[in-house]
Amino acid sequence: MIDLTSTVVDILSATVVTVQDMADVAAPAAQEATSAAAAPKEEVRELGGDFWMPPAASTLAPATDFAFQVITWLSYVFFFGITIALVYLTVKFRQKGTDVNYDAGAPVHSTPLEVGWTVIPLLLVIAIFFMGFKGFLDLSTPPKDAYEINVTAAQWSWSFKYPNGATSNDLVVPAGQPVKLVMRSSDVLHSLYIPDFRVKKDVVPGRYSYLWFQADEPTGFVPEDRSARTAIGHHLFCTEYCGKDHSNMNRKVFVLDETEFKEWETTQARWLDEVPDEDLYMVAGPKLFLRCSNCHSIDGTAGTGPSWGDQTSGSLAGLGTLWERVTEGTSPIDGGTRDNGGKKLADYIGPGKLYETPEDYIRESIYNPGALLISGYGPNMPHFRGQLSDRAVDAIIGMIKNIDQFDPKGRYVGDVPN
Ligand code: HEC
Ligand SMILES: [Cu+2]
Repeated sequence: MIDLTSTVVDILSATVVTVQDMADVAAPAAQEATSAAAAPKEEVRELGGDFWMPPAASTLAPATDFAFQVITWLSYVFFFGITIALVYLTVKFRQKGTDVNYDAGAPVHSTPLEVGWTVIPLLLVIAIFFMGFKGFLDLSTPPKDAYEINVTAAQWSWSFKYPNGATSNDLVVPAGQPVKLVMRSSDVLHSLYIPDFRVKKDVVPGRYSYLWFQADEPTGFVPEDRSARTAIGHHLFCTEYCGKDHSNMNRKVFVLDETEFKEWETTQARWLDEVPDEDLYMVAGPKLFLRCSNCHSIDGTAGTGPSWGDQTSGSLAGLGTLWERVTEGTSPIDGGTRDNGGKKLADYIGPGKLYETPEDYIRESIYNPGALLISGYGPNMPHFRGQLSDRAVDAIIGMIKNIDQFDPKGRYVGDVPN
């Protein structure tokens, strides 16, 4: 049974591939245009794509696009064929005058016609089925030697973890090599979608799901310049409505050639250790803040989470910066797993209390955010245990203490470190 299925799949896919090769031959100009656009990093990169489809940037994309084209063109042929025949026959055989002869000897049955319009569509839909089935099998079978990246989806962020311990919020992958994503969710249902690669898979709480692809064309990489991020790289979306800040889960996929990727991966895993202690919060703070900036502002605007600056609205208005609110203990507390009835942070921070020092409180806010909730804010922060080292937390605390040395985008604007 299995053998028979796979034989049929092979035969049909061989046909599909042949037709596809013919289509490829017809489009060399388009391909040339794509590779010529491997422009310097600063320029907007033309990735191609057309009215119907975004650029095809993975090895899986041609098969998907081919199936899409086949079905689209079949639909055109049938739509116009049937409509034209319908209009023609309606006009030709319309009732002329009032004198109707119901028994004009018109044919009531034609076996070749009926067999034809049954068998031809049947063959077409069987072919479409196998095209889809073959594509589905390819999509759901990651190659054994694939490069594995762990993905955690959370309300409302992606976290990508690489085999050497590096982590990132945008997905960075090696070119010309199959990549397998091992995905899990830390809260609700999410779904990872990379349109240019034609891959999409649900990320379900309590279970692992896989997705794989191979992208051959490098895109280049711009990690910090937010405006250039829009021009370079492929879009990555959460395509399952997962709550109010669902749209914050829009990210980028950067494809790097092999040496560039190795370099990126190594520095990404080690960069924090290489920052000198005395520059720690100035250099590392802004980079780490990118993981918090979806929910925390610096300029006082209330977001999903409290601002690290002097918040201008809500339950924290007028209480000063995060560091002032914490050291003075003025933030109102409402709930959380370690809430014991205290009304303000002052009831929890201090010698002999839940947290000895303000630093302890901030550290726990990062590793175990649900412990105490600030009034007006829900348990909406993902925990960063296993993702941020002690040194990273030190850098963040340093940044929070010196928040006036950072601009609203999180860039260091104090005295430039040596
Ligand atoms: C998805 C949104 C989200 C992200 C991302 C996020 N937080 Fe939060 N954060 C919250 C919310 C909501 C609260 C308030 C409720 C609570 O304490 O859990 C909060 C509270 C905090 C607090 C306590 C604030 C106070 O006023 O006492 C700190 C400190 C904090 N976050 C640090 C961080 C750091 C550091 C990062 C990045 C590494 C981060 N957060 C990323 C949503 C987020
Ligand atoms: Cu989501």
